Amino acid sequence: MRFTRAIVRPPGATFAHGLSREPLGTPNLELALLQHQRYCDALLECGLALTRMPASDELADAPFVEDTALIARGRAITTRPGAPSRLGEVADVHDALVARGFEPDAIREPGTLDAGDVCEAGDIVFVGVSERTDEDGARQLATWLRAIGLAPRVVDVRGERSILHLKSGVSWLGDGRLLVIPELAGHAAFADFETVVVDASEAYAANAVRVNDRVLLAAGHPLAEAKLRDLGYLPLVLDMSEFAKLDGGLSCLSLRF
Ligand code: CIR
Repeated sequence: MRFTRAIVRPPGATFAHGLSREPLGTPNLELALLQHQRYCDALLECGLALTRMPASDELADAPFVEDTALIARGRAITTRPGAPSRLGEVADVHDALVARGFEPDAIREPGTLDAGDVCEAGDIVFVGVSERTDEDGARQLATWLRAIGLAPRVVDVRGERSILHLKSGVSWLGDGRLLVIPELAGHAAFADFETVVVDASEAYAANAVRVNDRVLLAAGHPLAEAKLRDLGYLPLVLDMSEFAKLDGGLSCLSLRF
């Protein structure tokens, strides 16, 4: 599938106060803005047109726009993020989707779902149950996906303490392939896919994004980069240091469709 557009949202003044599980230090806003700009440039290079939502100075985690909505088969659904501090992001993304002509459905209370737990792999869509997405949220999304002709597969990753979201540990590369962390390599849900396993020392690289002819890959992961090149992919390497400090990966900075 080819993407033509993406929605992005740059960091606002309070970005450094975003949620973080990892003691990787406080993000630097100037550098985060620069890295975000380079990320946007990379999407443009992949042929996408961008909708840039205005930065929010109240919603620190708003740049991780992927978590708040999902677009598939021309339909959109807004989520109900599992972190209470992120619930306020949904109204803004709803409005951005409406402005682009969508009539979004919604994940309803009491279910919670972060779309960072949703990994589309062709007609199959993996839906993670995680510390953010609960079983009700996953069930609601599965029903929505079936209604638009996709085949959801729920993957419980609550035991994988190293990852925040399913997609922190698995990415679809296209061509029947998934890029995965070692802990998820043998998971039954992925049995009919070829798994490309990142080295344990490069786990963050498993959150890559196939965008048309390129694969966005986080900088500093030479083993993963070499592996992708050997398979014929063209990695587009991006520095993500400031977003990684808030547990954010490449996929979460855009909503692609
Ligand atoms: C959070 O904890 O919600 C944000 N600081 C990071 C969200 C990252 N989202 C993603 O990887 N899909």
